Amino acid sequence: MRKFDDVFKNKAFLWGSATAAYQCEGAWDEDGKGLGEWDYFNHHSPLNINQEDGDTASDFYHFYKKDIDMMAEGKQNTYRFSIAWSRIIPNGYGQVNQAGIEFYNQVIDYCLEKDIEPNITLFHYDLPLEIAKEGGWLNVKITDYFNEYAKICFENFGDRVKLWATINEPRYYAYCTNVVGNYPPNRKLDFQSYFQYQYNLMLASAKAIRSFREMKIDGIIGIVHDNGNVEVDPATKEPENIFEVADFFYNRLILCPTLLGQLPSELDKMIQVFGFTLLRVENEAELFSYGKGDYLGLNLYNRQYVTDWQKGSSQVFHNNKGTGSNNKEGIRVENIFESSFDEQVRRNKWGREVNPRVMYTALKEIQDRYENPMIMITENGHGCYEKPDASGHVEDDERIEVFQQFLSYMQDAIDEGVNVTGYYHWSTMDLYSWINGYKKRYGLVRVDFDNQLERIPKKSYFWYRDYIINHLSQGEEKLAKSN
Ligand code: BGP
Repeated sequence: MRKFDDVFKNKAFLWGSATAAYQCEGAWDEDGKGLGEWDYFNHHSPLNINQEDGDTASDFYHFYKKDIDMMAEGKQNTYRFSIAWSRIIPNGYGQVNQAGIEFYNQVIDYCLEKDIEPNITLFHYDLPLEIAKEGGWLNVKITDYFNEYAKICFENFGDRVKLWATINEPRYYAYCTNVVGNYPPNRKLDFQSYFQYQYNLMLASAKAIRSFREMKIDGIIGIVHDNGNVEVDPATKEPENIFEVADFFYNRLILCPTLLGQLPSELDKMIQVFGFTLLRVENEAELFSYGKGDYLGLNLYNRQYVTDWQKGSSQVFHNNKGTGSNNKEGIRVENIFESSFDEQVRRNKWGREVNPRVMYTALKEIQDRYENPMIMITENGHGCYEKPDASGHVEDDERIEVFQQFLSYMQDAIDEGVNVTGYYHWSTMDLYSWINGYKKRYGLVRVDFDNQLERIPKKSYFWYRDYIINHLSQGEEKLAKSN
């Protein structure tokens, strides 16, 4: 039987890459899989602006061996992926689909054969459709359905999988589904649901973590948060107040439960400030106390740069199409705060800051404020448009440049004692981007979507391979000394 203790005995540091089920698996209706909310949305909604879907995606369902082979050849020693809930339980609760369990068994076993540590996320945005019809994450019953689903995964995969995360980016997911309105069920500027989603998602996570402990699964479990490290524009008139409200808006409903096992101490005050009703469970203090994770997964892309509310009603600034926008990205919450625009910082085609320094500041902030927890960078990467040369190869120098800077800032934080134990580049290969379809690319490996999904490693894939070889050998020397 595999043991968690052996994971870090054998690996000085986890170096890998990440994907999510809906974005890469395809096989949307194969072998008994149920429908997901994203299948329905992409097939039927006029709000699917790119007219793409994940029906085939990168077809990881059939290409998984090839993809795992490439990870191993690229010297990666870990792989973060998510499980499609509706592949395991087609309706979200009730009947289990054995073929779904078999698929993930094969993926896990093949990872292990290649000495790649599997790191599983149980929920990465793809809610089973039947559950969405029952009100999705606004319905507190979902927290029990999620717990039942988690238990099935622990029972079936817990003997081999030692690294777990309950939910991917509960905060950003709640934001896109209820405030931006670009993810199903497409509510816009609905702050009430935004906060209720976060509460229910964290409750679901706490219940699953409690089951993990009760079942005595040998391994570690945490949650994955979208970074959102808050920085206040120096021109702000009330910087402390703005920091507090923005930090609550972006981070605290996730970080306090997962790192401290409790809701934020300022919750009641913030309910007054933002003016929402939160439907709370009676024994919440006890339930949330179970939700403390063993580590924090951080998806590190950018920060939240904020200032005082200027004027005007609540509004989202979100650039869904990558056409080179120079507008700010973010939000205005009437009477409370709003996002600011930093002229000094470079931006990508989606108007999003490309600001590798935030890797360091985010890690340091968590170290200082939350008892120096174990952290894994569960996503970090650079999305852009790409053109292959005649042979299909992509020279993604821009990605390499940003990648290198992010890693160097991560190393600075580690040197100052931040307890980072792993890094996952987003993404392993090209895949479906939720709002940008197949045009915005993140992969280390190019997928030729027009030509039988052929896999062609990019320049960054080789760059990362060499980086890992270099750093693992340094790490292993240290490990050998300490063992
Ligand atoms: C994160 C998600 C990923 C991935 C990434 C890039 O928030 O966890 O699933 O999609 O962002 O985002 P996008 O594809 O929208 O650019």
